[in-house]
Amino acid sequence: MAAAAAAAAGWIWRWGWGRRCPGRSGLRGPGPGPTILLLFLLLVGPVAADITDGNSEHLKREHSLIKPYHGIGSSSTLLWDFQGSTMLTSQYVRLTPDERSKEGSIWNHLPCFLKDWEMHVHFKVHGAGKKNLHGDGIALWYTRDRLVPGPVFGSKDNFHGLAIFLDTYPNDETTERVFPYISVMVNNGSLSYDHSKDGRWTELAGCTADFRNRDHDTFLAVRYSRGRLTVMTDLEDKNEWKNCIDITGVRLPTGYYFGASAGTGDLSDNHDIISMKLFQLMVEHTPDEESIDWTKIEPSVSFLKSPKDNVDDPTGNFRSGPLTGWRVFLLLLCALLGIIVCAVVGAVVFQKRQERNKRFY
Ligand SMILES: *[C@@H]1O[C@H](CO)[C@@H](O)[C@H](O)[C@H]1NC(C)=O
Ligand SMILES: [Ca+2]
Repeated sequence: MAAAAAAAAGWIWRWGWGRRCPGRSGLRGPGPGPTILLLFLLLVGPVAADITDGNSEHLKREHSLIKPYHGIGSSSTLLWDFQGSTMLTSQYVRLTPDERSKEGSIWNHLPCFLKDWEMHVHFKVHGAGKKNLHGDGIALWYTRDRLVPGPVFGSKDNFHGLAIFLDTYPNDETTERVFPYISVMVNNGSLSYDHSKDGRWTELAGCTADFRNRDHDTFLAVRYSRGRLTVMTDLEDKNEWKNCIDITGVRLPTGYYFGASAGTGDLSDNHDIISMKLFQLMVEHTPDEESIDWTKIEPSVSFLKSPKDNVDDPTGNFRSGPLTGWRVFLLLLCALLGIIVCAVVGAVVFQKRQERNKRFY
Protein backbone atom coordinates (compact mmCIF):
# COMPACT_ATOMS: atom_id res chain seq x y z
CA MET A 1 0.00 0.00 0.00
CA ALA A 2 2.76 2.41 0.96
CA ALA A 3 4.59 1.61 -2.25
CA ALA A 4 1.45 2.20 -4.27
CA ALA A 5 0.84 5.49 -2.53
CA ALA A 6 4.43 6.53 -3.16
CA ALA A 7 4.02 5.61 -6.82
CA ALA A 8 0.88 7.70 -6.96
CA ALA A 9 2.68 10.60 -5.34
CA GLY A 10 5.43 10.31 -7.92
CA TRP A 11 2.81 10.31 -10.59
CA ILE A 12 1.39 13.54 -9.26
CA TRP A 13 4.80 15.16 -9.27
CA ARG A 14 5.43 14.09 -12.78
CA TRP A 15 2.05 14.78 -14.29
CA GLY A 16 0.77 17.60 -12.22
CA TRP A 17 1.45 21.19 -13.07
CA GLY A 18 5.17 20.54 -13.12
CA ARG A 19 5.04 19.44 -16.70
CA ARG A 20 3.66 20.75 -19.89
CA CYS A 21 0.50 19.07 -20.99
CA PRO A 22 0.77 16.14 -23.37
CA GLY A 23 -2.03 17.46 -25.54
CA ARG A 24 0.09 19.94 -27.36
CA SER A 25 1.51 18.80 -30.66
CA GLY A 26 5.19 18.06 -30.75
CA LEU A 27 5.25 17.10 -27.11
CA ARG A 28 6.19 13.85 -25.53
CA GLY A 29 3.59 11.12 -25.62
CA PRO A 30 0.30 10.74 -23.83
CA GLY A 31 -0.21 10.38 -20.11
CA PRO A 32 0.20 7.18 -18.12
CA GLY A 33 -1.80 4.07 -18.91
CA PRO A 34 -5.24 3.27 -17.59
CA THR A 35 -4.07 1.06 -14.71
CA ILE A 36 -1.94 3.74 -13.16
CA LEU A 37 -4.69 6.23 -13.77
CA LEU A 38 -7.23 3.97 -12.06
CA LEU A 39 -4.92 3.45 -9.11
CA PHE A 40 -4.40 7.15 -8.96
CA LEU A 41 -8.13 7.86 -9.06
CA LEU A 42 -8.74 5.34 -6.29
CA LEU A 43 -6.12 6.95 -4.11
CA VAL A 44 -6.75 10.56 -4.80
CA GLY A 45 -10.46 10.53 -5.53
CA PRO A 46 -11.98 13.98 -6.06
CA VAL A 47 -8.60 15.69 -6.22
CA ALA A 48 -7.92 13.98 -9.55
CA ALA A 49 -10.13 16.50 -11.33
CA ASP A 50 -7.60 19.19 -10.54
CA ILE A 51 -4.84 17.59 -12.57
CA THR A 52 -4.18 19.03 -15.98
CA ASP A 53 -6.12 17.23 -18.58
CA GLY A 54 -4.53 18.54 -21.75
CA ASN A 55 -5.78 15.46 -23.52
CA SER A 56 -6.05 16.05 -27.26
CA GLU A 57 -9.55 14.58 -27.36
CA HIS A 58 -10.62 17.44 -25.12
CA LEU A 59 -9.27 20.03 -27.48
CA LYS A 60 -12.11 22.29 -28.57
CA ARG A 61 -11.37 23.14 -32.17
CA GLU A 62 -14.15 25.70 -32.37
CA HIS A 63 -12.34 27.76 -29.73
CA SER A 64 -8.81 27.09 -30.93
CA LEU A 65 -6.55 28.85 -33.39
CA ILE A 66 -4.23 26.32 -34.95
CA LYS A 67 -1.79 26.30 -37.85
CA PRO A 68 -2.14 26.21 -40.79
CA TYR A 69 -4.63 29.01 -40.56
CA HIS A 70 -5.38 28.77 -44.27
CA GLY A 71 -4.96 25.04 -44.74
CA ILE A 72 -7.45 22.99 -46.69
CA GLY A 73 -10.03 21.61 -44.35
CA SER A 74 -9.08 24.03 -41.64
CA SER A 75 -11.78 26.31 -40.41
CA SER A 76 -9.54 28.32 -38.08
CA THR A 77 -9.88 31.48 -40.09
CA LEU A 78 -13.66 31.24 -40.12
CA LEU A 79 -13.74 30.77 -36.40
CA TRP A 80 -11.65 33.83 -35.62
CA ASP A 81 -12.16 37.47 -36.51
CA PHE A 82 -9.28 39.86 -37.05
CA GLN A 83 -9.14 43.55 -36.47
CA GLY A 84 -6.72 46.49 -36.71
CA SER A 85 -3.10 45.84 -37.63
CA THR A 86 -3.51 42.06 -37.36
CA MET A 87 -1.86 40.22 -40.21
CA LEU A 88 -2.05 36.54 -41.01
CA THR A 89 0.83 34.48 -42.37
CA SER A 90 1.13 30.73 -42.69
CA GLN A 91 3.31 30.58 -39.57
CA TYR A 92 1.85 33.10 -37.15
CA VAL A 93 -0.79 35.73 -36.52
CA ARG A 94 0.92 39.08 -36.10
CA LEU A 95 -1.21 41.34 -33.92
CA THR A 96 1.15 44.26 -34.37
CA PRO A 97 4.33 44.69 -36.39
CA ASP A 98 7.40 46.30 -34.82
CA GLU A 99 6.09 49.78 -35.68
CA ARG A 100 4.77 52.64 -33.61
CA SER A 101 1.10 53.23 -32.76
CA LYS A 102 -0.38 49.97 -33.99
CA GLU A 103 -3.10 47.90 -32.44
CA GLY A 104 -4.67 44.66 -33.49
CA SER A 105 -6.66 41.75 -32.16
CA ILE A 106 -8.11 38.34 -32.94
CA TRP A 107 -11.37 37.12 -31.47
CA ASN A 108 -13.02 33.77 -31.39
CA HIS A 109 -16.26 33.87 -33.35
CA LEU A 110 -18.20 31.66 -30.94
CA PRO A 111 -18.97 32.27 -27.29
CA CYS A 112 -17.58 29.60 -24.98
CA PHE A 113 -20.01 27.71 -22.78
CA LEU A 114 -17.49 25.48 -21.01
CA LYS A 115 -17.47 25.84 -17.24
CA ASP A 116 -13.93 24.52 -16.82
CA TRP A 117 -11.27 25.13 -19.39
CA GLU A 118 -7.60 25.54 -20.05
CA MET A 119 -6.13 27.72 -22.77
CA HIS A 120 -2.61 27.12 -24.09
CA VAL A 121 -1.13 30.05 -25.94
CA HIS A 122 1.98 29.77 -28.08
CA PHE A 123 3.20 33.32 -28.57
CA LYS A 124 6.26 35.32 -29.56
CA VAL A 125 7.15 38.88 -28.64
CA HIS A 126 10.21 40.14 -30.47
CA GLY A 127 11.67 43.26 -31.97
CA ALA A 128 14.68 45.42 -32.62
CA GLY A 129 14.19 47.53 -29.47
CA LYS A 130 16.92 47.34 -26.86
CA LYS A 131 16.23 46.86 -23.18
CA ASN A 132 13.18 48.84 -22.10
CA LEU A 133 12.78 50.41 -25.52
CA HIS A 134 9.96 48.20 -26.66
CA GLY A 135 6.28 47.85 -25.91
CA ASP A 136 3.56 47.53 -24.97
CA GLY A 137 2.64 43.87 -24.88
CA ILE A 138 -0.17 41.39 -25.40
CA ALA A 139 -3.49 40.93 -23.62
CA LEU A 140 -5.38 37.67 -23.58
CA TRP A 141 -9.10 37.98 -23.05
CA TYR A 142 -12.17 36.11 -21.95
CA THR A 143 -14.77 38.85 -22.21
CA ARG A 144 -18.38 39.71 -22.97
CA ASP A 145 -17.52 42.09 -25.81
CA ARG A 146 -15.26 41.41 -28.72
CA LEU A 147 -13.56 43.24 -31.56
CA VAL A 148 -13.79 46.64 -29.89
CA PRO A 149 -10.49 48.52 -30.23
CA GLY A 150 -9.30 50.58 -27.27
CA PRO A 151 -6.46 51.70 -25.06
CA VAL A 152 -5.86 48.46 -23.12
CA PHE A 153 -3.27 46.68 -25.25
CA GLY A 154 -5.36 47.44 -28.30
CA SER A 155 -8.71 46.55 -26.80
CA LYS A 156 -11.49 48.31 -24.94
CA ASP A 157 -11.30 49.47 -21.34
CA ASN A 158 -14.01 48.85 -18.70
CA PHE A 159 -14.39 45.38 -20.10
CA HIS A 160 -16.52 42.60 -18.64
CA GLY A 161 -14.57 39.46 -17.89
CA LEU A 162 -10.99 38.31 -17.56
CA ALA A 163 -7.74 39.77 -18.89
CA ILE A 164 -4.21 38.45 -18.73
CA PHE A 165 -1.65 41.12 -19.54
CA LEU A 166 1.79 40.29 -20.89
CA ASP A 167 3.24 43.71 -20.26
CA THR A 168 6.73 44.31 -21.66
CA TYR A 169 7.18 47.96 -20.77
CA PRO A 170 7.28 49.55 -17.27
CA ASN A 171 5.21 52.72 -17.76
CA ASP A 172 5.40 53.41 -14.06
CA GLU A 173 8.97 54.62 -13.68
CA THR A 174 8.87 54.31 -9.89
CA THR A 175 8.20 50.58 -10.03
CA GLU A 176 10.76 48.15 -8.67
CA ARG A 177 9.12 45.41 -10.63
CA VAL A 178 11.11 43.55 -13.22
CA PHE A 179 9.53 43.53 -16.67
CA PRO A 180 8.17 41.80 -18.75
CA TYR A 181 5.43 41.27 -16.21
CA ILE A 182 2.33 39.10 -16.42
CA SER A 183 -0.77 40.09 -14.45
CA VAL A 184 -4.45 39.24 -14.32
CA MET A 185 -7.50 41.43 -13.91
CA VAL A 186 -11.18 40.61 -13.54
CA ASN A 187 -13.66 43.35 -14.35
CA ASN A 188 -17.43 43.86 -14.26
CA GLY A 189 -17.17 46.97 -16.38
CA SER A 190 -16.63 49.30 -13.43
CA LEU A 191 -12.83 49.25 -13.40
CA SER A 192 -10.48 51.12 -15.66
CA TYR A 193 -7.00 49.85 -16.52
CA ASP A 194 -4.40 52.47 -15.64
CA HIS A 195 -1.65 52.20 -18.23
CA SER A 196 0.57 54.74 -16.48
CA LYS A 197 0.68 52.41 -13.45
CA ASP A 198 0.86 49.19 -15.48
CA GLY A 199 -2.54 48.29 -14.06
CA ARG A 200 -1.14 48.05 -10.55
CA TRP A 201 -4.33 49.08 -8.75
CA THR A 202 -6.57 46.62 -10.52
CA GLU A 203 -4.35 43.58 -10.77
CA LEU A 204 -5.19 40.47 -8.78
CA ALA A 205 -1.81 38.79 -9.02
CA GLY A 206 1.21 38.70 -11.26
CA CYS A 207 4.75 37.57 -11.86
CA THR A 208 7.87 38.57 -13.73
CA ALA A 209 8.35 36.51 -16.88
CA ASP A 210 11.23 36.84 -19.31
CA PHE A 211 9.44 36.06 -22.55
CA ARG A 212 10.71 38.71 -24.95
CA ASN A 213 13.24 38.04 -27.75
CA ARG A 214 13.72 34.41 -26.81
CA ASP A 215 15.28 32.09 -29.39
CA HIS A 216 12.95 29.22 -28.56
CA ASP A 217 9.18 28.81 -28.32
CA THR A 218 7.33 30.52 -25.50
CA PHE A 219 4.04 29.34 -24.04
CA LEU A 220 1.49 30.43 -21.52
CA ALA A 221 -1.39 28.44 -20.02
CA VAL A 222 -4.48 29.80 -18.35
CA ARG A 223 -6.74 27.49 -16.45
CA TYR A 224 -10.10 28.33 -15.00
CA SER A 225 -11.91 25.72 -12.96
CA ARG A 226 -14.17 25.90 -9.93
CA GLY A 227 -13.34 29.52 -9.24
CA ARG A 228 -9.64 28.87 -9.37
CA LEU A 229 -7.55 30.79 -11.87
CA THR A 230 -4.08 29.56 -12.67
CA VAL A 231 -1.52 31.01 -15.05
CA MET A 232 1.59 29.06 -15.95
CA THR A 233 4.46 29.84 -18.27
CA ASP A 234 6.86 27.73 -20.26
CA LEU A 235 9.62 30.10 -21.37
CA GLU A 236 12.85 28.22 -20.75
CA ASP A 237 12.55 25.57 -23.45
CA LYS A 238 12.43 22.88 -20.79
CA ASN A 239 9.04 21.46 -21.63
CA GLU A 240 7.83 22.39 -18.17
CA TRP A 241 5.16 24.64 -16.79
CA LYS A 242 6.22 27.16 -14.21
CA ASN A 243 3.73 28.66 -11.82
CA CYS A 244 2.99 32.36 -12.28
CA ILE A 245 -0.45 33.03 -10.82
CA ASP A 246 -2.75 30.88 -8.72
CA ILE A 247 -5.78 32.49 -7.12
CA THR A 248 -9.20 31.33 -6.01
CA GLY A 249 -12.57 32.97 -5.61
CA VAL A 250 -12.78 34.08 -9.23
CA ARG A 251 -16.26 34.04 -10.72
CA LEU A 252 -16.69 34.17 -14.48
CA PRO A 253 -19.79 33.47 -16.53
CA THR A 254 -20.00 31.15 -19.49
CA GLY A 255 -20.83 32.55 -22.90
CA TYR A 256 -17.92 35.01 -23.15
CA TYR A 257 -15.39 35.22 -25.97
CA PHE A 258 -11.72 34.36 -26.10
CA GLY A 259 -9.45 36.83 -27.77
CA ALA A 260 -5.97 38.28 -27.92
CA SER A 261 -4.87 41.81 -28.65
CA ALA A 262 -1.70 43.87 -28.67
CA GLY A 263 -0.71 47.47 -28.95
CA THR A 264 2.35 49.58 -29.60
CA GLY A 265 2.87 53.25 -28.75
CA ASP A 266 6.04 55.27 -29.03
CA LEU A 267 7.79 51.98 -28.54
CA SER A 268 7.02 48.81 -30.44
CA ASP A 269 7.47 45.09 -30.90
CA ASN A 270 6.19 42.29 -33.07
CA HIS A 271 3.40 40.65 -31.10
CA ASP A 272 2.72 37.23 -32.58
CA ILE A 273 0.25 34.50 -31.67
CA ILE A 274 1.23 31.13 -33.11
CA SER A 275 -1.61 29.15 -31.59
CA MET A 276 -4.35 29.24 -29.01
CA LYS A 277 -5.64 25.86 -27.95
CA LEU A 278 -8.62 25.47 -25.70
CA PHE A 279 -9.07 22.28 -23.71
CA GLN A 280 -12.17 21.26 -21.86
CA LEU A 281 -11.43 20.15 -18.32
CA MET A 282 -13.46 17.22 -17.08
CA VAL A 283 -14.72 18.49 -13.76
CA GLU A 284 -17.87 17.48 -11.97
CA HIS A 285 -20.15 20.04 -10.44
CA THR A 286 -22.72 19.65 -7.71
CA PRO A 287 -26.41 19.67 -8.72
CA ASP A 288 -26.67 23.07 -7.02
CA GLU A 289 -23.91 24.44 -9.23
CA GLU A 290 -25.47 22.86 -12.30
CA SER A 291 -28.87 24.35 -11.61
CA ILE A 292 -27.84 28.00 -11.87
CA ASP A 293 -27.64 29.90 -15.13
CA TRP A 294 -23.90 30.31 -15.64
CA THR A 295 -24.37 32.90 -18.36
CA LYS A 296 -25.84 35.27 -15.74
CA ILE A 297 -22.81 35.24 -13.43
CA GLU A 298 -21.30 38.67 -12.84
CA PRO A 299 -17.47 38.64 -13.12
CA SER A 300 -16.07 39.09 -9.63
CA VAL A 301 -13.34 38.05 -7.23
CA SER A 302 -14.11 37.22 -3.65
CA PHE A 303 -10.67 37.05 -2.08
CA LEU A 304 -9.69 40.05 -0.04
CA LYS A 305 -6.49 41.79 -0.92
CA SER A 306 -4.43 43.21 1.87
CA PRO A 307 -2.72 46.52 1.04
CA LYS A 308 0.70 44.97 1.33
CA ASP A 309 -0.07 42.81 -1.66
CA ASN A 310 0.38 45.89 -3.77
CA VAL A 311 3.85 46.56 -2.40
CA ASP A 312 6.59 45.96 -4.89
CA ASP A 313 8.38 42.69 -4.71
CA PRO A 314 11.48 42.78 -6.90
CA THR A 315 11.29 39.07 -7.52
CA GLY A 316 7.86 39.59 -8.96
CA ASN A 317 6.37 36.98 -6.68
CA PHE A 318 3.01 38.24 -5.64
CA ARG A 319 1.96 35.48 -3.33
CA SER A 320 2.52 31.82 -3.00
CA GLY A 321 -0.29 29.58 -4.13
CA PRO A 322 -2.87 28.33 -1.65
CA LEU A 323 -2.70 24.86 -0.18
CA THR A 324 -4.59 23.01 -2.84
CA GLY A 325 -6.21 19.61 -2.72
CA TRP A 326 -3.29 17.55 -3.87
CA ARG A 327 -0.71 19.48 -1.91
CA VAL A 328 -2.68 18.71 1.25
CA PHE A 329 -2.89 15.12 0.10
CA LEU A 330 0.89 14.96 -0.41
CA LEU A 331 1.55 16.49 2.99
CA LEU A 332 -0.71 13.95 4.65
CA LEU A 333 0.92 11.17 2.67
CA CYS A 334 4.41 12.26 3.74
CA ALA A 335 3.29 12.50 7.35
CA LEU A 336 1.79 9.02 7.17
CA LEU A 337 4.91 7.54 5.58
CA GLY A 338 7.02 9.26 8.23
CA ILE A 339 4.95 7.71 11.02
CA ILE A 340 5.17 4.26 9.44
CA VAL A 341 8.95 4.51 9.02
CA CYS A 342 9.35 5.68 12.65
CA ALA A 343 7.16 2.84 13.89
CA VAL A 344 9.10 0.21 11.93
CA VAL A 345 12.50 1.57 12.99
CA GLY A 346 11.27 1.83 16.57
CA ALA A 347 10.04 -1.77 16.56
CA VAL A 348 13.32 -3.08 15.10
CA VAL A 349 15.44 -1.16 17.62
CA PHE A 350 13.22 -2.34 20.46
CA GLN A 351 13.50 -5.96 19.33
CA LYS A 352 17.30 -5.76 18.93
CA ARG A 353 17.57 -4.33 22.43
CA GLN A 354 15.39 -7.10 23.85
CA GLU A 355 17.61 -9.71 22.20
CA ARG A 356 20.75 -8.08 23.54
CA ASN A 357 19.24 -7.93 27.02
CA LYS A 358 18.42 -11.65 26.81
CA ARG A 359 22.04 -12.44 25.93
CA PHE A 360 23.35 -10.56 28.92
CA TYR A 361 21.20 -12.35 31.44
C1 LIG B 1 -18.58 45.79 -9.87
O1 LIG B 1 -17.38 45.79 -9.14
C2 LIG B 1 -17.29 46.85 -8.21
C3 LIG B 1 -15.89 46.82 -7.61
O2 LIG B 1 -15.16 45.72 -7.95
C4 LIG B 1 -18.38 46.72 -7.17
O3 LIG B 1 -18.30 47.77 -6.25
C5 LIG B 1 -19.73 46.71 -7.86
O4 LIG B 1 -20.75 46.48 -6.92
C6 LIG B 1 -19.79 45.67 -8.96
N1 LIG B 1 -21.01 45.80 -9.72
C7 LIG B 1 -21.81 44.76 -9.96
C8 LIG B 1 -23.02 45.05 -10.78
O5 LIG B 1 -21.57 43.65 -9.55
CA1 LIG C 1 3.15 48.71 -19.28
